Amino acid sequence: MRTSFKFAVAIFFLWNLSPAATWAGSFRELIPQPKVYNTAEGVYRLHDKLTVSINTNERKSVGVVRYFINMLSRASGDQLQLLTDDGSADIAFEIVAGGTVPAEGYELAVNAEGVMVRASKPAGLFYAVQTIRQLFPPEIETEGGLSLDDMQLPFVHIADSPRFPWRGFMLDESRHFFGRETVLELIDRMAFYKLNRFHWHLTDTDGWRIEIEGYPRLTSVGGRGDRTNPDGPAQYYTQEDIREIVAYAADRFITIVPEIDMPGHAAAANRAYPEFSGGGSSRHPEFTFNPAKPETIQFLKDVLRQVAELFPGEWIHYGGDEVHFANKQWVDDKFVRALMREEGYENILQVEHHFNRQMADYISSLGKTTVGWDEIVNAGVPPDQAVIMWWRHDKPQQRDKAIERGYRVIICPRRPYYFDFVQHESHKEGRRWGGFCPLDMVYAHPRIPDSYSKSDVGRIMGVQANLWTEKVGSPDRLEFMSFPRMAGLAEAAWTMPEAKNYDEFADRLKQQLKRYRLWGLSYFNPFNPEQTPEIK
Ligand code: TNX
Repeated sequence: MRTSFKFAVAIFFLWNLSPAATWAGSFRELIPQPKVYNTAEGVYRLHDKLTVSINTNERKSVGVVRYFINMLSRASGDQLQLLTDDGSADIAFEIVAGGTVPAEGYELAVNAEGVMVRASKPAGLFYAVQTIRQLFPPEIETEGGLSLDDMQLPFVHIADSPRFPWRGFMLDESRHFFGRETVLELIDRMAFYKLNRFHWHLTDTDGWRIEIEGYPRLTSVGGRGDRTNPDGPAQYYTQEDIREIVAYAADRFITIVPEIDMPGHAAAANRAYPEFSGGGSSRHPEFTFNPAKPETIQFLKDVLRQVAELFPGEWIHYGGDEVHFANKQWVDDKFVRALMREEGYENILQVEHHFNRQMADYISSLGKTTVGWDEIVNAGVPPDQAVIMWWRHDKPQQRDKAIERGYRVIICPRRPYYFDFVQHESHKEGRRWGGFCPLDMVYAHPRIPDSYSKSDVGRIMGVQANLWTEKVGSPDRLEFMSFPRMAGLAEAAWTMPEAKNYDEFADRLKQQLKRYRLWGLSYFNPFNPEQTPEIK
């Protein structure tokens, strides 16, 4: 059937819509809630003569349709064929000329004639596939658990696109290392929720987790141990591992944002190469890189250059947080003193800012955009070079200052977006700070000040949750802390405020827990906390 006719049928169903027209099927678990979402009475059943088409040979789009077909094949045990044709298939994917559908958006129509998906970019096709996935019964998640005949889709017409272009999740693999399999699985869960930025915190005090050519001790020495067992074996990603994980994420429209934290949180690197250290304190030994020593600067540039090559995305995160924790030894360092004399600096905060600017310039020269924690707002980095992650919820002025100065900002305040904070009153393991981070707060954010102008609001790129892992030492606990809060984050990141409703979200999530169980996820059940005791 021709595309236009299929959509005409969809419109016809809209007319027939009665408010009570709900299909009691699995679609009621859909998260995040789409922008325009209409249902009609009836279901479309897949069958063993099913045809699937795509109207282009472009690699990414064809990749999405293959991903879709693999999903059906895996669940049903049937091998399906992909057609390239003009849209006469039962399930027709279509890339349409730009303009009609927003960049990451899609239109989806399911009716008696079949399924029709339209997008202007492959990412939109992919998000449509995630929506279809959630419209199928949960057994779609299992191997051989659902025959094609049992794959039913409710009649719907959806027009959807995200609220924010940055929908992020951060994992700290320095404090504890989880490894390839856990990360790939996490990327799959993110894709399910239409998240698109995986921020990978790869270096910190407890371990350096990324292989860098020319500096083997970074991983053989700096990679040793973790927060639980500082004397454990080295754990890290080789460059080959990184390339594999980057490609896996890219196939799911997730850009990886690597973080090499500097000039603080550098102790693991300094264990490997003490000559790069700028000292620390008794509480945080060898916490900093030397911000003025030529060899240290050269080393950091070497690292950043390799990182830029390994990660094709636009962004490199260079940390910049909490330097004041332990940088007092800079005062007596001969390289720092020489820099201060030369530049006429009066204090080490100016030295820190000098370092921030120098590294952001270097990252720009590599063709990338810097991301930094909100401490760098005062450093004087040109606003077109850097994106700010606002994390100090007790310092909203850092967010406002970033906006005022023209930076793009990602909203990830400790409360409610630090998933190392507990999520329920009864939980003991994990952080609190005048409260904690329950699901409903994750859902309700971000709160954008009324005083912001339209262009201010336009510089808010999105939201992100951060899973720090000082107190997360196993994949099971990682899951417990991340789910279902990732579902709340997804709706906060994707759904327009006027389409959000917590009670209704909670109903959908209750349905979705069935899928969590099929995945074997160690989630927390906020609707019945006793059922899922805290995983420590
Ligand atoms: C603050 S967030 C940190 C991290 C810790 C986290 C624990 C940030 C930029 N720095 O180093 O892991 O708190 O919640």
